[in-house]
Amino acid sequence: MIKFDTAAFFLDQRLIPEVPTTARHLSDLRGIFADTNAYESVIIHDNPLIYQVASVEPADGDGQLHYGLGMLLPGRIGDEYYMTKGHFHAYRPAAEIYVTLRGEGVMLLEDESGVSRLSPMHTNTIVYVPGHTAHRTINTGAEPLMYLGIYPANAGHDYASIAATNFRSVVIAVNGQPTLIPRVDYLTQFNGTGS
Ligand code: PAN
Ligand code: ZN
Repeated sequence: MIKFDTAAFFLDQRLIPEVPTTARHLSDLRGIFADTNAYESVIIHDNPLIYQVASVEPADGDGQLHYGLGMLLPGRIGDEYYMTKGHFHAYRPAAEIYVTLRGEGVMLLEDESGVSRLSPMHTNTIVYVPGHTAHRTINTGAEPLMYLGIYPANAGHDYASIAATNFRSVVIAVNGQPTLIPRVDYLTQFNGTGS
């Protein structure tokens, strides 16, 4: 049992709930990992927790903010690291700030024209996710990746638009290093050859 350690995080006198509002297990992430054989070989006997989020929504309406404390566990499926589903904001102009509280990871960002980039996530660093940008959090370290995401109350989540391509790039471990490559290249050349 992995403890969702919220005790250290008090924000504006509101304790982030100890019970996460979202918990995603491997079975919730079918179709996300490129190496389907690796996925099936795990899911047949195990359904580990991959991440959970405790969201706080103090108020709705213009000018309001919501925020969520995320904990993404370390691990890999094939050559890929544990990661979130990823989404665009339903209200496309909505941006988001991610503050990494603990751990090591990368944020995969993809704009609406399909251009991808990585932004590093280290303890005490900030990633600015612009509007109109799909974002997926990836734990490349050995410890849980803890982060706070702060976003406009009207941002919403659009999972379907980016699920159509499941992001055009993958982040895989090559010689132990997180490496961004086009999904099509991974599927045709790299599948099963990373380390
Ligand atoms: C975050 C994400 C959280 C989980 O709070 O919702 O990291 O990722 P998925 O929503 O993609 O499963 C956020 O970006 N909110 O807008
Ligand atoms: Zn978001």
